[in-house]
Amino acid sequence: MTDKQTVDTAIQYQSKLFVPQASSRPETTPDFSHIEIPSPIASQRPDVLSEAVDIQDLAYGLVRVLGDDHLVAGPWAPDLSADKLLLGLRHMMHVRAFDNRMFKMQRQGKLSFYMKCTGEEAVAVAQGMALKSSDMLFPSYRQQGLLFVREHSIVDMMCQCLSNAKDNIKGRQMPIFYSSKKHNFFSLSGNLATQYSQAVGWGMASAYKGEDQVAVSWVGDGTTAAADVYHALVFGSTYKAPVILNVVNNQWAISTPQSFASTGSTFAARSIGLSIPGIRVDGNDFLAIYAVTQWAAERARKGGGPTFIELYTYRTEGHSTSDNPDAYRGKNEANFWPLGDPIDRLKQHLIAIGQWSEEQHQALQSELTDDITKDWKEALAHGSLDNGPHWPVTSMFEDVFKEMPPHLVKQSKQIGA
Ligand SMILES: Cc1ncc(C[n+]2csc(CCOP(=O)(O)OP(=O)(O)O)c2C)c(N)n1
Ligand SMILES: [Mg+2]
Repeated sequence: MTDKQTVDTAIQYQSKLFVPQASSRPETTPDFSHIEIPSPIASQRPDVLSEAVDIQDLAYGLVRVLGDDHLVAGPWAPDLSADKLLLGLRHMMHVRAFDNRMFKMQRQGKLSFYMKCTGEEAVAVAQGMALKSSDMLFPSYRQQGLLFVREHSIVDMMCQCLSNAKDNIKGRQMPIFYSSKKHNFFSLSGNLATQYSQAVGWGMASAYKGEDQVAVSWVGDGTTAAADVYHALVFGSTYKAPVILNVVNNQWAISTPQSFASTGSTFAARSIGLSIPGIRVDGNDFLAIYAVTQWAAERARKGGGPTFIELYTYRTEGHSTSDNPDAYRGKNEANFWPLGDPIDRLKQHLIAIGQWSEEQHQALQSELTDDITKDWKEALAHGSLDNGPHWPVTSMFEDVFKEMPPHLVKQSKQIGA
């Protein structure tokens, strides 16, 4: 081989670093035209005990129930009464009213931090409603809707955010990091993805004890890059743990677009190689989410093991109160999102079937906003962030050790316990 041939070969095989693109940046116009939106009749609804490999089309499609005409269609249409749909609408509107109020309170300096789930309300509300109250929830920070479905006190949620004397976590967590044993709502962790393995472990224990409870967990699109997600999937698959593992693909992980984690395929497709069915669902279609979650819960309770669900949705607002999305994505990108708004879509459906009206919607909106205002006043009566009352500092030594080690006894005495 001549020297020249060696050089040519080297050039031919030179690799190139690929950097994924965002759906938009501040200087570009948002473009979601590549997203394929199939009709609700396009997806099959297979037997709940189907093999993952036999139903892999569901991982690449998009399960939908609500059509462009706001009516239900296709095999996934769940059997839900109008009353249940109206309850779902109410919960979603309640969550949005709560989020709006808390965001404003943060801007006025009453809270240190807040995270909204605007545009994604259907995920937690429809999934929460499709589960049994005995099922154990291992959420991320954007599923506050689960607590609304489980009728957690709104005042107590506000008190947690205020770290006041009625905060059940005694000021030891950031605002919105709720925890409620009574509601089977596992404590939130700031370390992304840890909840996935905890859910699988809990599900394995439930199956070992012969119980019919299902463990359900949520991570975001960006969080799928964390190794814990795959530890959980492998263990879940091996032991056929009764779990539902959700990926809420809201297109963004703070300022990083989902394209950096999705590797050119769907998130749902990732579980097929582990014999876990992957299902991609329209995350702004309340009825489709309900139906897919019901399917996965039935599979888990019948011993079929985990289901991996990708909820395809959009994070309408900033990541948190510490974020300004205009700095990294096109202005009003949310307006370009082709799957609409979950509250508006369920509202339009209820109007289309003659169960709701614009007037009733406005009245409910006012009622919920008033309720939230009342709840906020009541929460403040238990203490504010700046003036308290808060839990006494000495309470930090409580609740961890049955018998406190000597060095902590010494420290607690130093601060007057
Ligand atoms: C292990 C770990 N890595 C990084 C972070 C910092 N962090 C907090 S939220 C977040 C973005 C997560 O995005 P995504 O998973 O898409 O969820 P979303 O916020 O969109 O709901 C990051 C990187 C963290 N808290 N924990
Ligand atoms: Mg995300």
